[in-house]
Amino acid sequence: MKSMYGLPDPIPKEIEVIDSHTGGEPTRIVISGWPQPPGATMLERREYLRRHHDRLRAAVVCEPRGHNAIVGGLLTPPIDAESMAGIIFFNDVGYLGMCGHGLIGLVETLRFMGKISHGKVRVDTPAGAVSADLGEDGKVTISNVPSYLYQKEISIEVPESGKIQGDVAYSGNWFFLVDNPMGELSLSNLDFLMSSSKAIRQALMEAGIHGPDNEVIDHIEFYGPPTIPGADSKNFVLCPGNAYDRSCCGTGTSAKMACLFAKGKLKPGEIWTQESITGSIFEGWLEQQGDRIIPYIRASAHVVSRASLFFDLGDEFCWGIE
Ligand code: PYC
Repeated sequence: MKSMYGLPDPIPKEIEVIDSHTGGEPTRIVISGWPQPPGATMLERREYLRRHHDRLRAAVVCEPRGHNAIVGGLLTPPIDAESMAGIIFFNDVGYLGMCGHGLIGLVETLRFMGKISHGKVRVDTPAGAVSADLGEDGKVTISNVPSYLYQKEISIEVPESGKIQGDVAYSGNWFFLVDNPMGELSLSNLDFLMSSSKAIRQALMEAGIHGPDNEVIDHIEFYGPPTIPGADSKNFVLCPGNAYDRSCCGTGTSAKMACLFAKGKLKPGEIWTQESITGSIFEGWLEQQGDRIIPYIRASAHVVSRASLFFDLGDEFCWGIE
């Protein structure tokens, strides 16, 4: 498909989406109107979107049609014969490898559309194939990509906070996980949590700390004691842009379990109950795969709207406010 200035040709006039939330975190699945990106792999398709359709990404998730906490997902045909579909997740600033809450939202969206009923579904993502199981009780269990602790207890100097120690882990996205972030993990402390986590992300970049192939560590996770009885921990996750995850973050909970496993603090099959900053819960457990883990996350999602997004070339904010 030929493209002009980050837009397909012809430019879509209308895109249909279904919105859901998983533990409070919104997902907007594009179900029609966005031309399919070519590519033999999900990574090639994601790169095509980045180069040729990026203004559509912003138009779909950013204001005035959305806001910076929305994670969008473009459904594509599968790559692998065993998969039902492909999905490319994106947000207010770019594209994700995987998205746990988004995959749970996708499964509920496919159920809402009548495309699946209970049972297993396999989906291709840029981070690899993942699967999900929709239970009779409506809860979705996803199994994420192989995840691991990459660097343990590294220290960085952060302006205004001083020396901060954390772990770098991969779980479909790159995370820096910090215990005890010097402030209460609550919504009433959100300004501090946002500013201190953004300062840490900036400090990691300036210190040249990244993944093994220069990947940016764009998710920062704080964790501390839970407030809900029965939970193991409460977290706060800064997403790549200027938003925090309202849910426990599926890849964030996976990264946390990868660190616990590597430190001998969580064994295969043991349940990890994660509380989010908004008080929602994800249940997790892991399977060992060599020195990595396959994380499992269980939660439910709810469809909240089905909408048509319109694109009027005379509208000065047609392509979103980034
Ligand atoms: O649930 O993995 C997740 C996620 C990533 C960014 C926002 N949510």
